[in-house]
Amino acid sequence: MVANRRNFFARAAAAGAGLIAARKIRAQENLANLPVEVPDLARLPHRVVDGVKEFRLVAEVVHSQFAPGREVDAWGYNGTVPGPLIEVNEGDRVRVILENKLPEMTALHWHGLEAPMEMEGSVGLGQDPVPPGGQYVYEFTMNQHGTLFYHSHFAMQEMMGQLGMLVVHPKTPYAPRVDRDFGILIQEWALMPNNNVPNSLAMEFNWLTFNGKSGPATTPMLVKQGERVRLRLVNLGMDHHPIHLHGNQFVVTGTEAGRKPQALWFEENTVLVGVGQARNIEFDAKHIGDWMLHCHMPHHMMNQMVSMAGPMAPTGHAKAMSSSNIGLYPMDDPAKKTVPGYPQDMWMPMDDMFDKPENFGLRKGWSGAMMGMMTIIRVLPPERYDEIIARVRTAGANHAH
Ligand SMILES: [Cu+2]
Repeated sequence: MVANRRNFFARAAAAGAGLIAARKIRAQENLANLPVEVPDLARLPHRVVDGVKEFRLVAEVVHSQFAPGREVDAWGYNGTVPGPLIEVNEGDRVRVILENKLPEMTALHWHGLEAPMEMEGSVGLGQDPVPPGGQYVYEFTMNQHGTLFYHSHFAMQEMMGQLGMLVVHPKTPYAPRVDRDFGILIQEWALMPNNNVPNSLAMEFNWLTFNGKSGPATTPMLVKQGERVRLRLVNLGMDHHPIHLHGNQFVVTGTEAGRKPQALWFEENTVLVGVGQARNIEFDAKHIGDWMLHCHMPHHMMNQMVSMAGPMAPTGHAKAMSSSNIGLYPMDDPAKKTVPGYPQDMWMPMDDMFDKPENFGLRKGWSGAMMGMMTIIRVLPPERYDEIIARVRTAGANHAH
């Protein structure tokens, strides 16, 4: 009897363990597919053809807006600049059909991907250029994982915006698990006044973007307090960008080549994302707040309306600045004008222009602080998070109708 009972409990325990193991595997599968969110951009849909995940990318001219009033005719993919997110799993067979709607040749380079030479997009060495109106079919098996990216390998086309993120989720999920996974593409632009076409030769940049938007037009990332958050940062431009997160420490957990061993993680709060690099960072969203995430290069924390017109520009500029000052103090005060270097700063809150639901409840005047390569990670108490997400959903539904 006792022996039977023992067997019964042993069997029950084994069955229970099996159930738990099965649940764990399912959970891990789900985790491996935790979708990456790309604020202000889209995910590229695919169809499965004979077991191959097939994507279509169209290289084309894209009319976009970095911020209200700053229009741009850039080059991107499938109607956006940068292009949409491609998201696949390690082990997947992937096909990408590139269609060239540009007026000149192009190709797609798969940055960091271990692919056959004729599939990784080096024009000349591995393939012929894809002529205007032409197509090229890229096909590879994903034998690695990480935050990769795709871009034209023609340098000037890169500076016109041709960049997109490629996330390959690992077969064995990363530990510890994250609750949220965001992707941000970093770009810089030279736009002359009254001209919407980026100057791809310029060495000086006056518009700095996260996912094709400059602050305060960047859409904040909404996070529930207690969630673990991953950010994937990718940089393609002429400068390295030290990306800083306010109010939180994070660890750098990966690069464009995949996961870093945990022994190499240490807490920091500014990560240098070099040209051609990806950095994954992770943090536990412990602290409630609207936390700024931005490049720390001072000139990358501004939207410069006119290139080369700094505070030392002699005439009219102080007046132009004073007209944008919201009356905190008189800027035209003659005494102030005797102070060397005056004026330096501008303060132009435009909250009303950005009253989208993701910005709901931000402190009055918030938009005055947001310029250039800046966005916000809003760590919200659970009820507040649910309230704002409901507003986002309602706005989305209204938008769809
Ligand atoms: Cu920067």
